[in-house]
Amino acid sequence: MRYVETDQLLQDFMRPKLPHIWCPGCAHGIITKAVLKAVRDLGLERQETVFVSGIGCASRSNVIMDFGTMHTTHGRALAFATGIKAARPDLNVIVVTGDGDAAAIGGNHLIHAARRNIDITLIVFQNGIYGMTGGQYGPTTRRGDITSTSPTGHLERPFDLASLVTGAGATFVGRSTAYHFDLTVHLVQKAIQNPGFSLLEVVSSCPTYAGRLNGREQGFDSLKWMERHAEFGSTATDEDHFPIGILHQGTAPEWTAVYHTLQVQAQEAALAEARTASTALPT
Ligand SMILES: Cc1ncc(C[n+]2csc(CCOP(=O)(O)OP(=O)(O)O)c2C)c(N)n1
Repeated sequence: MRYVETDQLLQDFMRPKLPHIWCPGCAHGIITKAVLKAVRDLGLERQETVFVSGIGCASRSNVIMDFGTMHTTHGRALAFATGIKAARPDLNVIVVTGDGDAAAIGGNHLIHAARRNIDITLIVFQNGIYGMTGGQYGPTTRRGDITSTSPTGHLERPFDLASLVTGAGATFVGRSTAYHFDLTVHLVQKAIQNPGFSLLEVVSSCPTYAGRLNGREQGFDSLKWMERHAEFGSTATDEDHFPIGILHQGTAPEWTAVYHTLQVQAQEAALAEARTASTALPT
């Protein structure tokens, strides 16, 4: 059943001649499928939906999607997405990227996009590592994890992306994992439907680097790890468990709507000024 569905999604929404770059067992493909399923089930049209990404393995997910896509520079996906949304507020703008791209080099864009509450959906494929460049630790690497740059175990605490973005002003924040496929589809839909800045963090895997070094060599091992460590509806986050589900919802003025109102007011004021000036002209 799931294979039939994948075939259909491939036919409907993927560029068939472009190969993906992911290693065997990488969960980025599962998340990509969940995103496409969510978009199809919501009935979003190709012409009204744009996928933007940065650089990294996760950021290659839109390269194989048959939509309007933009594969941009490292950490700048949200900056490009902001430009697209400002110019064309009618489009659904969805950013698909990795935790390194979003929270390390792109961290500043992340907090300010959330602060503006611009109507962009950000989906972070969170594998806790820089997969593309050889498995270095990043801001979301868990304490104690072995990576190619922390061979004796990572010293630092990870960023809690969800709390960071909630604090910065996002109006929808959720978390899921590649193991929880149906929840991921559901939360992608909720994130897209929220009329403001939305973050969905989806825990992914990197069997080739993080997995191999931390006793989760097969893709399946990482999925079992997600099953054990994720807690639906829980509010507590400790070093061993993390909550999944909707973590925050709020309301705030949306940036493009506020900007549009200002534009209309400015145009009306300019027109009124021109009229006054023309009636003041000597006949
Ligand atoms: C300006 C710049 N700095 C560094 C790099 C190298 N680089 C490419 S991808 C990447 C990390 C990507 O990690 P993440 O976003 O977590 O994605 P993953 O590959 O793990 O899916 C880095 C550091 C780059 N391409 N450009």
